[in-house]
Amino acid sequence: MQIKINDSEIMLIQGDITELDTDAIVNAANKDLILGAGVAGAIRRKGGTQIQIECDLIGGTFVGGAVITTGGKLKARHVIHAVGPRMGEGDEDNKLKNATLNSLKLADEKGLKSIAFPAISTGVFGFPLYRCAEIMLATTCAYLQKTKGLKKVVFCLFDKAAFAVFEKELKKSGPQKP
Ligand code: AR6
Repeated sequence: MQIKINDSEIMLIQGDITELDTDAIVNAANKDLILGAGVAGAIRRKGGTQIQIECDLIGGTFVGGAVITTGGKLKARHVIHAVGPRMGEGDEDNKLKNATLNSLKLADEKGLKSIAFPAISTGVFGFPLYRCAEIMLATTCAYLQKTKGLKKVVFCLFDKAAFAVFEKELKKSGPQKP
């Protein structure tokens, strides 16, 4: 499913984010930038040790923040490491919004045209999927109304159920592309 916003588009797909060849894929990171399980584990396995080495040099960032490394051996040239909230730590909605927004801004600052997000915080960090879809899609829609840089934002959902939640939410957001 796709929707168009000015010159840009939001696209939903189901699959493994580490297979995508967007300019950047987003890692669901922790603030210490240690690549653990879930999306991060898949990135570590497929992208090689270089990505963790670059993360170690950066050292860490705040919850809601985003930093960028190369994509190592991945098809994507860059990985944006976005730190989502862990459920229960407080102010989770704002932190997820900031993690999304800071990733989009960083991609634009680096002149990237396409980026792919996973459903940040909805795995190990325990954030509810429907709320994630609401926040990440609303933040992205609002951002794309203003930017002239980023052309394509993909949400890559791991399973059918997650895809269905994002699809339902995106249908509320705007006209679908033919
Ligand atoms: N492609 C797309 N989505 C995926 C993939 C994949 N290859 N693998 C999992 N998902 P998670 P978090 C989905 O746990 O909750 C790690 O240890 C998954 O089904 O990756 O933000 C990090 O190092 C879920 O819907 O991220 C951090 O410490 C979503 O991606 C911590 O977990 C996010 O799940 C971050 O936890």
